[in-house]
Amino acid sequence: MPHRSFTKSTPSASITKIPALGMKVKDLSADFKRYYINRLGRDENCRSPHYAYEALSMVVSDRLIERWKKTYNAYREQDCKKAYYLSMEFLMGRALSNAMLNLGITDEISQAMYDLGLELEELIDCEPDAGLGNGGLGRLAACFIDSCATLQLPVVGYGLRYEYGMFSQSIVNGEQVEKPDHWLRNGNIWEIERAEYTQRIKFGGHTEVHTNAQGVKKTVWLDTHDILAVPFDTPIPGFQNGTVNTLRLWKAAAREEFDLQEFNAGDYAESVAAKNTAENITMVLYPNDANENGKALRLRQQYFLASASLQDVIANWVGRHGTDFSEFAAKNCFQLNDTHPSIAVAELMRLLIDIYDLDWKSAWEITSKTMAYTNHTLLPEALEKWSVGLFQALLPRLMEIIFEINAHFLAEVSSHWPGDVDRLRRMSIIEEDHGQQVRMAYLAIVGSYSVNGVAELHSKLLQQGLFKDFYELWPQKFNNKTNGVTPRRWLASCNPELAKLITDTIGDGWITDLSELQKLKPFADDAKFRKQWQAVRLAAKQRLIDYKREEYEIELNVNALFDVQVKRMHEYKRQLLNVLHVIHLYNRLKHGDTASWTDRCVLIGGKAAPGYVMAKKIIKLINNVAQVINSDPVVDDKLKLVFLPNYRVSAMEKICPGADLSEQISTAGKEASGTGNMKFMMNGALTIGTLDGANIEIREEVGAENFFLFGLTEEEVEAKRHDYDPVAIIQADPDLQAVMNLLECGHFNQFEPDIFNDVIATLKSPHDPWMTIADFRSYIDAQKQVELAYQDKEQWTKMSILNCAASGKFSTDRTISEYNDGIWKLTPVKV
Ligand code: 26Q
Repeated sequence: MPHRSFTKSTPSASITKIPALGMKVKDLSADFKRYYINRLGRDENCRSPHYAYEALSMVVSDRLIERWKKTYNAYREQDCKKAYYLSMEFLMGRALSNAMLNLGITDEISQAMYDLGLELEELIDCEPDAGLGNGGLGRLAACFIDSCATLQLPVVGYGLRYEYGMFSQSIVNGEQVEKPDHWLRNGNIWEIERAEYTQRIKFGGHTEVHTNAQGVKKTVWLDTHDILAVPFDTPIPGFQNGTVNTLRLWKAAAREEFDLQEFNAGDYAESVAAKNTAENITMVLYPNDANENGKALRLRQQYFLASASLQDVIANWVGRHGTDFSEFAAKNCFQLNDTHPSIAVAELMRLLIDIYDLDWKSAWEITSKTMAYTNHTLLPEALEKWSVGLFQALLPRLMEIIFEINAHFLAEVSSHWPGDVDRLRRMSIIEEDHGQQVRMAYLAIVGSYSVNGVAELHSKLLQQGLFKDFYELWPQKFNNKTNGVTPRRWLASCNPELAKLITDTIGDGWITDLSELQKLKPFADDAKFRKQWQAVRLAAKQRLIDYKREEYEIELNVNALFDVQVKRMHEYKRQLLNVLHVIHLYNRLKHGDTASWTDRCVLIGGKAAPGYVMAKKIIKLINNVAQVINSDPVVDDKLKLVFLPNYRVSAMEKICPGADLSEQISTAGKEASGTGNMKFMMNGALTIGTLDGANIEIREEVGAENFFLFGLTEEEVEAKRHDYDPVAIIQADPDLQAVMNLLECGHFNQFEPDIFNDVIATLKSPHDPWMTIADFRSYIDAQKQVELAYQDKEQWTKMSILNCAASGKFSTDRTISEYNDGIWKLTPVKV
């Protein structure tokens, strides 16, 4: 693919000035027809929802691009400070309905489509999810850039344009089967390729020290295998405010001279193969939501993102300010989404020193005032480490720079704690224990002026545990930024009926100031309002039932309690505990213990990393238990268990409005924050949860009486590890014993002997890190409280209203305001 050359001349005003696009039904309708007929080449005889989706997206996209230019120009004119959100994942989901909402044209479009005999919902469902992320961390990045645009902050998202996103999951014989997600197959209306901003990324080769004409020693990085990074931009609209920010995703491409060189040497096949290696870099998203350590391709991806993004920002800087970097840190800030892009610390040093001739001290001064790091995990096994050998082979110059950063850093530690050799060993960026390894989290902490966790408890545990030594050295760097979710997608757009009821009751200020939801509080005592609330929520449950009904092949009872756990499959999230409760309920039915029974539908969904054997076993167990329960005539309508396949952003938009009970049941101290918990709460679900992550803050906001708490605290978990005896706990609890008996006798795997043996063994092991058995009794008792509470319909509705009313804190508008006030210090720009 030869890359075009571009002249950077300014086009004449006559081709850039055009009248603003109309926003009325007739304008939208006329443009739609023009695209459908003239651009896509279809006619009245071809009524394809897919092409109608494409035409409509073009209509909407045109209107975004108009505002995008204006925003770009406003930022240019003000020469304002900017922040860059560096993330290996942006889990954007669908763009169309969000864009319509933020442009304020949903009703007009709906009317225009209706007039043409088209159903808007059907078109919206034609869009594939942009699934460029695993879960929480990737979706957080997407909610963040939505809030940045709504708050009119000059923030650019930088990420990778994976050809294949998160795999699609189907269930065959109860087991997860992965299919590649070729989300770009039918093109992507929402992106624009910007080949003129292509960057060149170096890999491999070696370094040499040369003395330049001024007698200064300079390191040069030679004989590299270079790969091009081509940017694709997606517009990110703010909520009805004229701002449209940018998400810039890099695609890897072989450099143009590449093919020629090899081709002339006569090795055509080799040349094409090498081209593949280059383009492989952005081929696929790693589908692990925990560390898959040591894969060279992953390190290539990380460096590719960091280097392309930094070079892009610096090219822009040099274009405006020349090579004077004295104001660079005052005008630029990089927020690192976990350690995944933290190689940026070393790369910025390299660019400033090797390319722009700064000395070490000046370069470090700039770098360490420009980088900020967010941690998203407490699991020590999930902390990224790279072997020094691999680093040296792939990025020799960066490895040298990391060694030098470490030398300076250890000198600082030494001067604080003279002679404390053990502390030096503990804090070194290079771990020496089992062959040399680079600790990426430590590189990020050393190179950043801000280090934050994502919920109060998580930030506290980082300071007292994982990063204790660093907190002692630099307490001022550490801070908390509790996560949030965007209320545009997660309430206004996904639950329009509830949104309308809220707006009719308290006005529409909540959409951009979610704390306004507090005004709903008094209406919890208003019987007429409760009736309306019940009706809206019942309709949402019915829609959830209708959504892909054919997939579950069973009828769900809309009056049953909808008890939902959707999230990645992980042992620490304890989907197993949920299953144990379902088996317990099944036991109760079998024994006629149905006094004060509440009908329940337990819905569980989530993907397992393809190599995570235990997580896949748990999926199989859920499906097998579902099979037995759902086909037992004694159980009937009283209990259903359903595994929801292929959980993703667009699925959650349909699931969260219909949930009564939100399951947030991780082992305390393990879930950094959670964000699904917030989406459910905002839509009026009640939470059953442990004192973990943001659950603690949810409970604080809504009050203990409106939250079903259970389980050990983080401190109790840690204390109990030493004398944890699950077998004794089982023996002492007849309910638990009955559950384990059913599992162990093979009741759920009659024709598949032994397949759950390892699941049972972990539950019964005194070394089970997730201590599922320890929380069983407390969980069952809390679920009993849920059951009783649900029977008092008016009381439950009150609690539902109060949960929604108390969810104001969990808007990413609040989170981003805190990032801005505490870390970025940007000035909003009116467009
Ligand atoms: C690392 C190395 C190699 C391959 C993959 C990875 C990798 C990829 C994704 C490691 C971790 C992730 C994602 C982590 C994640 O989603 N964490 C979640 O972040 C949320 C937002 O802060 C929190 O709410 C969740 O509690 C946390 O689990």
